[in-house]
Amino acid sequence: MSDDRTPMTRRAALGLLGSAGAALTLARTAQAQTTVTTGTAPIFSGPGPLDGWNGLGPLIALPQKVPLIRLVDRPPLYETPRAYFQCPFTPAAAFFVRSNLSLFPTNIDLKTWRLKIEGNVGTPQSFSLAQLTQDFEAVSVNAVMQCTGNSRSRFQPRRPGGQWGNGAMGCATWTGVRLRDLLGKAGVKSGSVQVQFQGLDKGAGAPGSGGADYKKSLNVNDPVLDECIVAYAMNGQPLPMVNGFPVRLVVPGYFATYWMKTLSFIRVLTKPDDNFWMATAYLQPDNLRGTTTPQAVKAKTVKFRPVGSMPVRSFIVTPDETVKAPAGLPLNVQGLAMSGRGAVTKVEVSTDGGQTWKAAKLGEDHGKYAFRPWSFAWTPKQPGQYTLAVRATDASGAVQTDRPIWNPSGYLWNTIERQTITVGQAG
Ligand SMILES: Nc1nc2c(c(=O)[nH]1)N[C@H]1C(S)=C(S)[C@@H](COP(=O)(O)O)O[C@H]1N2
Ligand SMILES: [Mo]
Repeated sequence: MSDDRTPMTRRAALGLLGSAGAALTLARTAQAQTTVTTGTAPIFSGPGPLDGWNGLGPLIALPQKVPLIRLVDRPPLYETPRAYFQCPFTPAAAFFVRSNLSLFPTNIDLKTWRLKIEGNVGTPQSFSLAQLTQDFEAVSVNAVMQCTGNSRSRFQPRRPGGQWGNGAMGCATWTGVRLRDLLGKAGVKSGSVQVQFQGLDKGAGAPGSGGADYKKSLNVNDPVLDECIVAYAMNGQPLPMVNGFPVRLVVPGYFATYWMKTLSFIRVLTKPDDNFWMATAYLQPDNLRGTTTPQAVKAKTVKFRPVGSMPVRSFIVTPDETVKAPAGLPLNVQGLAMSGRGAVTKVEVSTDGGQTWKAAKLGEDHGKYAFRPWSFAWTPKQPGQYTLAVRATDASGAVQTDRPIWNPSGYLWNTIERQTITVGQAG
């Protein structure tokens, strides 16, 4: 799978770091803490910014983007730094970047660019951007887009592929045209089973193979089709080139693999799509959590299905491990929660590593597909090390647990997040 193509880059980079690289890997794996103490009160705790919230890499700015954490250059995997999640909407310039193929457009001529609807339809269509913006009602949705492999670096045993921390996600207000309105204009004929989406990117692979083009399909009877938007704006502005200019598909609640960038072909199919990106890549074990074991995979007893909606997750954004927190001073614990399976209904925080839980305060509701901000007012009384944890519940009744997830591709991670901090003596 292309998602699994690039493990060597990071390993090579760690190799260059020699023993420092090895130590770093260890620290990330075991979430090891080094604590320097004076008397009884710890005053500094490591390993600093490498505690694994984000993936590892240099900060590099692509055109139209702020510096992001570059995990892999080609195909590009750029992760959003943690600090941007202090806000429930992610700036377009800070949104993560991921493409499965290496040859993607760096410019588009809107005089000739068209969005085509073809296949099993009454009247094939070809829309210019002007037609999309002028001839159809504009609608907006606030929705989180998250890579299926977000947080893959937590998997044990590790899975190859981009070693994402938590930053392969973001939330935006997406504005565009209802997919249903466009399909209605074309007229979907009977006998249709799926709708296929394709952008303009290409790979160097053999024609017709997964290495040549990226295509994804949704079932015609999937209710998510009614929620889909062909978006030409992100937070009120045109999409950055690397995030899909001029239009991308928005599939609220679903993983980003379906959110086709530079969407240029919508094809109504009479047979299920069996291209590589549907039949081989982006499959999860056929259960809601998408979890199995290496043994079961080896024994070939696991049934797989295409990934779909995103499970409930929550994240501690502040404080991080670098906080200087004196005992007796209020420390507001803040973060975000999300679910693709119903609104977030509850967020709970633990300050004792997950033994006891208290309700956090939910922030403004921007809609069930958006990030839900939360905060938890807490005053640590005693100096020492504290492990904060957060868990969310969604309207489907699902609640995050500590049980890890495992599947061959490193998808659907959603176990409880933790943050260890050090509280010092106030005087
Ligand atoms: N055209 C196109 N669209 C695509 C992809 C791609 O490779 N090509 N990758 C998908 C995947 S796997 C992800 S995670 C998101 C990444 O979108 P972003 O780069 O805007 O963050 O785009 C999705 N849409
Ligand atoms: Mo992805």
